[in-house]
Amino acid sequence: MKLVRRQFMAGAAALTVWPKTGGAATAPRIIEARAGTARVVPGDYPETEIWGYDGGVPGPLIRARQGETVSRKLVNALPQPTAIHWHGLRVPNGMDGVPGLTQEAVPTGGAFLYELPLKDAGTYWYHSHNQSTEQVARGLYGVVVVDEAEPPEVDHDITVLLDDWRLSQQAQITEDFGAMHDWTHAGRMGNYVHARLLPSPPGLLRHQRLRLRLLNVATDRIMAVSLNGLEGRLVARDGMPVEQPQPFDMLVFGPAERADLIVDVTAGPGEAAQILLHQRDGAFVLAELPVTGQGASVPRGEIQALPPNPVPAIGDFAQARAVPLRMEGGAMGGLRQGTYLGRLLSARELVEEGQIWTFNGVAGLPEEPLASLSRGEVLRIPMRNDTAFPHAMHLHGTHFREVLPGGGLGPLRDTILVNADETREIAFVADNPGDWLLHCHMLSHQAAGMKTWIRVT
Ligand SMILES: [Cu+2]
Repeated sequence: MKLVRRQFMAGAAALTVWPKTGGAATAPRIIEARAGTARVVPGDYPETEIWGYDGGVPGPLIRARQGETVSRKLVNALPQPTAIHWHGLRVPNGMDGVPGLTQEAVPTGGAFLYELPLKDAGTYWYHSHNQSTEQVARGLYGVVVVDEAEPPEVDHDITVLLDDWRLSQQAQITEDFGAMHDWTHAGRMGNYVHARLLPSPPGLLRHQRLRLRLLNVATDRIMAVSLNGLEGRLVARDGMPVEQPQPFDMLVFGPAERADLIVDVTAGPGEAAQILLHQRDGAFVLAELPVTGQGASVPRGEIQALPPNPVPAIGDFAQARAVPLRMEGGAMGGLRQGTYLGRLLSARELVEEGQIWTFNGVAGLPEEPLASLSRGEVLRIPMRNDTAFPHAMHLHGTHFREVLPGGGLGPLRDTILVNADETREIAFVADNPGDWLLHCHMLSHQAAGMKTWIRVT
């Protein structure tokens, strides 16, 4: 394992790594949200002006061991208020980074100290949760890797950021945030989809074993991905280990979704391992890793499950309270009216307010929570999508499981795609006190109405 860590640090020289000290006694590191430039498009294009944590995109890698606490003092040097959400980390409510629900947005020149106990190992990320359609699209996100006490043995541990940028001919971010046509349809789609590998390995050998941590950091785009020349198993979804490593072919990532894969290089010397993106008009290569030699003469042994994280079991959910959530609105959705800021508005009036999607008839954050729960209670939410678009539903503070049509439970997740005309039901134990957002992670849809919240007392 030492080899992997050394390689990671060498390859990620531009990133900072949290020291393995346990943290609490050390002064918190500063993470500054500010403007910067980054090489987004390779070749002869100019660098792209971005907003990023410490001025870069992605922001500095935060890597620590499970059980440690990391702190980061956010300093806001942006021209807008901001806040950081630690996506998928089961943090105390006051650290969740949701302006208007868990904290005040940090004004320009202000600061906020985040203290994050890392209960769970796995692949997580952090991103702006204020004016996020703009701030995430400009580059305000980074990766959190929480290492298991004994990580699986691999030759390379590679994070794969799937991203989608809307760029001008000069490779600059177009400033068309909040365009109603985007908000009413599938969201603000980019014109430059790419995969960034951190670190990018110098060259693979046949039979080497890789851990790939795939994250969809796009604001709105769903990414369907497959691999070529790499074979293995899915070992975690949204940071949380699956009970049994699963074979996979195509992986579909809604915005914010993650998967950890452990794969062996099956491509031979002179060939390349590939990450492919599948779109309506065909597949194209997102990333290519040359195989430069023959590794071990025999393939590695069976891929083992990762150790489970300490998440409370759902137990008997059959009798649990169910609170339905119905999604309506958007283009071709036939929405007639909805409540916004306590007033019932017609669809036309909603659009004038920049709102076009509703949960249970309400656009934007409702005054009352979708459900108030006692700690330890199990809640089921059947989520019905009566719109013409898919939605990536994300619950803060707690991972959930899907209640499968057969009555079983799916793997732990924090984000789940619900397609048009579909109902997907989730269940979870309310073990984390506070007010937690439940929203669509297509950030354009969230901005245009798709959010509610849950209170755990
Ligand atoms: Cu949505």
